[in-house]
Amino acid sequence: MLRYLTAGESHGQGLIGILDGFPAGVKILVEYINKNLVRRQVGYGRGSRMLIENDKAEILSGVRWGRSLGSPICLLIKNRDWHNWEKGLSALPEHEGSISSVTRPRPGHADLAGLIKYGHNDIRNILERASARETAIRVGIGAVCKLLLKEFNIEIISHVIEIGGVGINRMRLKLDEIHTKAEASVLRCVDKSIEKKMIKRIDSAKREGDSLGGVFEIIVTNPPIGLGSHTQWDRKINARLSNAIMSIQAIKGVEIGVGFEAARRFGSDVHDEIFYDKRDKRFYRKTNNSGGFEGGMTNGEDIIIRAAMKPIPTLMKPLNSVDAFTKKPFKASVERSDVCAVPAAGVVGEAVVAFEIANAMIEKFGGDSLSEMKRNYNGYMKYVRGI
Ligand code: EPS
Repeated sequence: MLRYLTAGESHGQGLIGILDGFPAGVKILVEYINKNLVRRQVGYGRGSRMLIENDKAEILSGVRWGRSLGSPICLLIKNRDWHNWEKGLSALPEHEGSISSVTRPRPGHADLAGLIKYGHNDIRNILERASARETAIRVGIGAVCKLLLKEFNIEIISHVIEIGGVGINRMRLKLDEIHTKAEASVLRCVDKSIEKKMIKRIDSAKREGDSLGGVFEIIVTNPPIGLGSHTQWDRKINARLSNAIMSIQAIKGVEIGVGFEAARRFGSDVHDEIFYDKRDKRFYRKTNNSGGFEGGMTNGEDIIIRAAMKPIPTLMKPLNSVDAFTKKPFKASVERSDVCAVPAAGVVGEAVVAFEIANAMIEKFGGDSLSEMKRNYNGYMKYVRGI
């Protein structure tokens, strides 16, 4: 079983991620991990924190001479902003009180529920960990998982399909076109004219001291048929992927395939008819409304998942709130925040999906070494083709 944990506060020394159960023999290049970290940092609508951070991962364990060892892989990303917070977030008791406490909960944040749940007297003890800064290390972990998936020709791409109600028309683009266009866009949007409209929308939200959410789509190409299982609720791969996506900060909804639209159509207009290609010796579908899953298993078609992100809750525009201790009403406002982080969230989505698919691949094909996995994978694919 593959599992991971992360640790770290937004303005603490750094972020740590431990990936356990990763097979031996996979080529791991820190440059590839860093490329993914950069992809998460860019994007129109980010705030000035992104000018401070220049995320780079260090591999502390689990990799020797460029190959995974089968032991836990530990990644570290240092926070450059830490230098401004050394006393404020220090582990040492003598630094207590060096910065004032935060007592005013921001609507939409973890502030109030976390403060009450953990019995703190400073909201900073909650907001530092609730921050979406944590997603940086998840992208690092996800990049390692992507390297395993690449060994099986499985690729994961993402693009932004809507920001603040401005959405693309669903064009029929080839996957590599989606990838190339998304990578070239400041909003990871494949349609240049829609991207312009989205930018305008973000600019006007910024002027108003407001924030915006949106929708991104993740596509996984070439997954083998039969990942996950119909036999038990917690083995259904579509459920595990939805859980992973919902665990990303600010995500409010997940759709698979045509998603909610399926509830509005006749069955004959939803279910993907089955065909057999004698030459390629494979079953295939002409449509992919199910988004690559049937019965909690992959059906061999590309996986298509969309996620809805709410607007960032840290607003320049004051919102009504109540001081957690004096109980006096006030208007919550801040000095620094992102206006829109949907493009970044798409890259985080790729990472959490990569982890789940890698885990399902290890479950199905064994996970001690890459060569063992490949033997089992090749044998299974031969069987699949020979039916
Ligand atoms: C975040 C608030 C902002 C974002 C941060 C997430 O940070 P700060 O409070 O330091 O201005 O920039 O995102 C990141 C640092 C990141 O790397 O994505 C929040 O409250 O969630």
